[in-house]
Amino acid sequence: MTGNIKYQPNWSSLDSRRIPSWFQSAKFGIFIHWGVYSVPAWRKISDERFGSYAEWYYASVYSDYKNNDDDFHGRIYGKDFKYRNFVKDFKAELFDPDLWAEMFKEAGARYVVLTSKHHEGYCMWPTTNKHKKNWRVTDVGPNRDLLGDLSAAVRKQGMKMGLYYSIIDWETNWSHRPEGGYFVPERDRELYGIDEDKYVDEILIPQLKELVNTYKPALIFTDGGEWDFSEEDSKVKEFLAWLYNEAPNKNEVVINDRFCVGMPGKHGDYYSTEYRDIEGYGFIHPWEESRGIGKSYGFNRAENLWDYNTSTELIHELIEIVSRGGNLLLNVGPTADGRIPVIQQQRLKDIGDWLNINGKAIYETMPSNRVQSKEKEIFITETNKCNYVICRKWFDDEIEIYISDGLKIKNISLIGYNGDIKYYQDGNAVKIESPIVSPNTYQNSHAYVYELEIE
Ligand code: FUL
Repeated sequence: MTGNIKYQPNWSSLDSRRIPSWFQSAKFGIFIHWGVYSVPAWRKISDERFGSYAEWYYASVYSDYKNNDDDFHGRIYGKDFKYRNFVKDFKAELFDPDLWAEMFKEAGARYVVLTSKHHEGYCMWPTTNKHKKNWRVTDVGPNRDLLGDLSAAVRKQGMKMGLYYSIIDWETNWSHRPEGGYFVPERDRELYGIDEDKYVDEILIPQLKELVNTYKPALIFTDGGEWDFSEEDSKVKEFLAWLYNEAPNKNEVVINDRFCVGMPGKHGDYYSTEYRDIEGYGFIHPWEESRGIGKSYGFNRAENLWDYNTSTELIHELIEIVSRGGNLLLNVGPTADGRIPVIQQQRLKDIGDWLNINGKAIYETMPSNRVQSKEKEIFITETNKCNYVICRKWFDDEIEIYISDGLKIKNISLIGYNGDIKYYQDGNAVKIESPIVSPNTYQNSHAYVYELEIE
């Protein structure tokens, strides 16, 4: 809770804010990358980290940005086909926000984050911004407020609703220039281009405030500012002071660390890693890992089954992240007509089934202080009264853990198993004997959990 503190637009004041507690209790959220890029939905698969992102389609049309060597655009649509023309096929005609929200709820997610505007600038809500006429969801495309409709459905299911917002905007300014070339083609620049300082005052800040005032998101995932926008140019500190002092949802909202250069890992309510690009966060500052089920965030038709992680792999990732104090924001990439691909649904369902049984080892936990293990497939979490020893594989005989000096274990049970669990304590070392169970139960259950009650 922020109480009545008045934050100043400087880092020492802004960094003193305590993150609203819902975020670290929630542990698991669903990210959604959906927009005009869901129409071509293509990026050739690359082994490079970040190299298969289909939501970067705009850049592959207008720049020689990496991995465009299959000339997909030229072959399928013709080289003169403009990105903006894809919007006529972004209809979302099958979008059922209540169905999505039910799926996310059943997956065990506690929050949902939708792209409100990705790097190519298309707005998924009926923004009143004058520069965004004809590039917003009610003028071209589905003709409905996708962000508003999903926000209502998600909240109806008791989850928190957040939004992603790209700080850079390839069409209207030319901030991010990885290969030295503008992403904004000459023609577009004449039509939509706007000076960088005008961009901040006339698009960036007014849109962010509009989003906060209208949708009251519990989370803001800013992105792309960390590549190019300086602290001063982006006016980040003034915006954060406004958000923390004046926003209608100021006691609930959390914001990440990608608003400007120099911010990642240093400022922001929480730090955001991506496909594990940064190791070692945890324990001290809140953090969140995001990733797709496969190698892309936006739906990518170039992906095959082997590009997708299995349910077991995703559950294992969630366990490891949570045991290190982080959250997992797992992404789904819907199709342009508004469906969540069935295989993605199946991954969510498996995660939900596992959390349904073992969720108390995940939600509202902290990294373990009291109990440790030397085994690399064992991860441990902690609450005030219990520790959860989460085994990512079945151990046939026994496992060994170590407890802090002076601690006494009151009882050990195996979640989902009714029989007694035998254990032997010798100083700090505790051996837990594996019970005899049918091969179809624990051996095949992605991961199994011992609950230790501490006296
Ligand atoms: C990155 C973006 O460039 C990706 O497209 C994606 O949105 C990811 C979450 O953040 O920086």
